[in-house]
Amino acid sequence: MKKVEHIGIAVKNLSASNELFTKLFGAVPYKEEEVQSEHVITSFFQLGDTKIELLEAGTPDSAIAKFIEKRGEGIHHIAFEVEDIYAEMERMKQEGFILLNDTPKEGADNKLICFLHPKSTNGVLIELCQEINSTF
Ligand code: CMX
Repeated sequence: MKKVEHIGIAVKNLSASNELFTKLFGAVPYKEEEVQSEHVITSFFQLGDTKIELLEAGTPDSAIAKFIEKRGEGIHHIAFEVEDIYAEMERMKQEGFILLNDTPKEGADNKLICFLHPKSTNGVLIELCQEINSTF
C-alpha cells in the first residue's frame, strides 16, 4: 500500500458539515459528487498529500444511513492507495481478509475501489483505491 489516500467521515447533512469542515481546515471542498452506485453524496477536502471525504446518505437504505443510525456520525472508513488494485485484492484474499466485492467498483473521485469487511480488519472499514487510468 502506498499511503492513506483519504479518510471518510459519515455526516447527516453535507452542506452543514461542509461549512463546519471549511472553518476547521481553512479550505473549501474541491469537489462535490454523487456516487449513485454507493448511494452517497460526497465532498472532498485536499489537505497536503491526503484528503478528507464527507459522506451523506443518498438513500435511507444506504451503507451511510445504516452506519449513522447504528453508530452516529463519525469516521466511516480509511482508504489506502494501491498500485494495482487487482493484485492487492488477490493478495488480501490470500491473506484471509474478507473482500466486500469480487471485482473493483467505480467509486468517487475517479477511483477503482474495493472495501474489506471491518470484521476481518479489527473493526475498521478499509478501502483500497486506485486512480482510474493511473499507470502501474
Ligand atoms: N466501520 C466499522 N464497522 C462497521 C462499519 C464501518 N464503517 N459499518 C458497519 N460496521 C459494523 C456494524 O456495526 C456491524 O457490527 P456489529 O456486528 O458489532 O453490530 C458489523 O460491521 C457488520 O455489519 P453487517 O450487519 O454485516 O453489515 P452492514 O449492513 O452494517 O454493512 C458493511 C456493513 C461494512 C458490510 C457495509 O457498510 C458495506 O458493504 N460497506 C462498503 C460500501 C460502503 O461503505 N459504501 C459507502 C461509502 C462509499 C464511498 O466511499 O464513496
